[in-house]
Amino acid sequence: MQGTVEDVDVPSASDVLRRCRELVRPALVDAVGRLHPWTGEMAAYSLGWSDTAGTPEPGGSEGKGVRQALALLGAEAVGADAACAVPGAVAVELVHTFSLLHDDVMDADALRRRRPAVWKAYGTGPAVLAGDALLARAVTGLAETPGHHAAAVRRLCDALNDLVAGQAEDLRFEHRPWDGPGAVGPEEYRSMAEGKTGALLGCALALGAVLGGAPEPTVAALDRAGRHLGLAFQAVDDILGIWGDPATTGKPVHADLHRGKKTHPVLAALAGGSRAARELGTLLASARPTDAAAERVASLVEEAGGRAATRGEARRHLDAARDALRATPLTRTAARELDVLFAGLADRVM
Ligand code: GRG
Repeated sequence: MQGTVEDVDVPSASDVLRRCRELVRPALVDAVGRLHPWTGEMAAYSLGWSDTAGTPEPGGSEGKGVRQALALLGAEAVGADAACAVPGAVAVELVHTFSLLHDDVMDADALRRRRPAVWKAYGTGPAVLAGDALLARAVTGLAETPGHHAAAVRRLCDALNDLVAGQAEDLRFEHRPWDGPGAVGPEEYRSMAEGKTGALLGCALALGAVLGGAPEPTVAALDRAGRHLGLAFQAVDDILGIWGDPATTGKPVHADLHRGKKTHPVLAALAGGSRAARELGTLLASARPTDAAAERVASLVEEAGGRAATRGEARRHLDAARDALRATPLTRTAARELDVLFAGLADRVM
C-alpha cells in the first residue's frame, strides 16, 4: 500500500494506519485493562498483543487497524484534533474485534490473523463471552466520553444493528440455492455486505466527525463514504477468500466455498451464463465442494468472469466513496490521507 510518486509529501496507506494505531494504542490498552482479567486476556490475544499464556508478544498478529484510523481521520477531516476522536476509535476497534471473535465461532473458522481463532485457543463459550465483554466496553467507553456522547452512542448503536442484520443475511444466504427463483440477487448481496462490513466503516468515519463537532450533513457524507468503502472492502475480502495467500491473509483459503457462502465472485460468475458458469452451477448444486472441488470451483469462477466482475464492483464503490468525500468540505491533508487509505484498502492483499 504505497503513496503515488507525485505525492511525495503524502504518506502511504501503511504509514497512515501506523500513525493512527500509535495514537490509539494507549487508550485501547486502557480499555482492555478494564475488562475482567480472563476476558481481558482473550481480548489481548485476539488483538495480537499476547499469546495464550498471556505472555506479551510484541509484533504479534495485529489487525490492520482500519476502523480506528477512519475515526481519527474523520475528526481531522473536519478540522478537529485527532485526540478528540480517540474514544470513537477505541469503540469501533473493540466492536470490530468482537465481531471477528463471534464471526469465527459462527463460521467455525479455526484461523484468524495467522493464529488459532480465540474459540480454538480458549473454547467457544469463553470466546463468546470475550466478544460480549468487548462490546460492552465499547459502548461504555463511548457513553463516558464528554461532549457529543449521546450522538456518538446513537451512531454506534445504529451501526451495531446494521451489523447484526448484515450478518443475519450472510448466514441465511448459505441455505439459499445458487440459481433459480430463490437465488441471492445483486441487491440482496449489496445490502448484506453494507450491513456486515460497510456500516462499521461508515460509523468509524462518522464518529470521528461527530466527536470533532461537525454538522450533520458532513457526518452523513462521511458515513456514506465509509459505507461505499466497506462495499469495496468486502468485495476485495471475497476475492482474497478464494485467491488470497493464507500466509498473507492469515486465514484459510476457500473457507467461503466450503461453507456455501454467497460471495460476490461466485454470484457474478453464475450470472454470466457462459459454459464455465453452467459447469460451475452444476458443481455447486451437487454438494459443498471438497478441497479438490474447491480448486475447480475457483478456476471456473475466474473463467466465468467472477473475479474481474468483483474487481469492477470494488472499483465502482471506491469511486463512489471518493466522490462522497469530494462533495464535502474537508481539510486538505486529511482528505488526501483518506484518499490514499481508500485506494490502498481497495488494492490490499491482506
Ligand atoms: C454487532 C451485536 C453485533 C453483532 C455482530 C458477528 C457479527 C454480528 C457480524 C460479523 C461481521 C463481520 C465479521 C464482517 C466481516 C468484515 C470484514 C471484512 C472483516 C475483516 O476486516 P479487516 O480486514 O481485519 O480489517 P483485520 O484483521 O485487519 O482487523
